[in-house]
Amino acid sequence: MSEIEPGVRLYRGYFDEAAQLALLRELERIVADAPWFTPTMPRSGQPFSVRMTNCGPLGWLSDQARGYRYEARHPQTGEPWPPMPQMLLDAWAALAGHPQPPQACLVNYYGRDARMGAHQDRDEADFSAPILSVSLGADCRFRLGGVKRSDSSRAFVLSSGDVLTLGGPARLRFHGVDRLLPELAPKLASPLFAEGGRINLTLRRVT
Ligand code: MD3
Ligand code: FE
Repeated sequence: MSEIEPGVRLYRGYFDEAAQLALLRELERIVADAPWFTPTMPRSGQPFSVRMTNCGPLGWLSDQARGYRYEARHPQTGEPWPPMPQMLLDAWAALAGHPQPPQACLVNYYGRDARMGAHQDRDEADFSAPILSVSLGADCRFRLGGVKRSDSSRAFVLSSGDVLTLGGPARLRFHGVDRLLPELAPKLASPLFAEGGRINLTLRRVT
């Protein structure tokens, strides 16, 4: 583990290749029950370039009419989100240093040209718990700024199997994904990567 910034811990290769494949099998089931959807921005209705789904009791979503929020059901199927895989609950228990289990796991899929602009994660009622992020598939250039949008930022590469925890002074820092580095994509046999790309999981406490 290395603390790359106060409150930001990077566990490179936390999930080995066998564990990544096991996690992908779980995600294939999750996506079969809770298909990818494309969130849209509040007010503008502009679609995200990232596709999303969720597992766990609550899921993050956004649409033009009602904006960013957590809901217990999939916006298209109306079904509850599938349960969170035990491997993710175990990673949270081992690394998050928080007594309660995660309530939401947002699953982001990045195609080759997808990105995520700088933002803060502030749709949760409680910022005392950390966020735990797992990367799978292609490498990406991840950017971490400060607590103000105008603060300077640093870029890091995130690779398949890496886990990040973001807590304490880092919880409200701006962050985003500049771009994928698809030339560095590992060969992970899964239909989820039929067109390459990257998956990121973020585990959170919400309430
Ligand atoms: C730093 N996802 O879903 S994960 C998101 O790779 C999100 O898909 C990105 O930002 C992705 O909201 C980044 C790493 C991450 C997550 C939360 C953070 C970094 C963070 C919260 C505060 C500071
Ligand atoms: Fe975020």
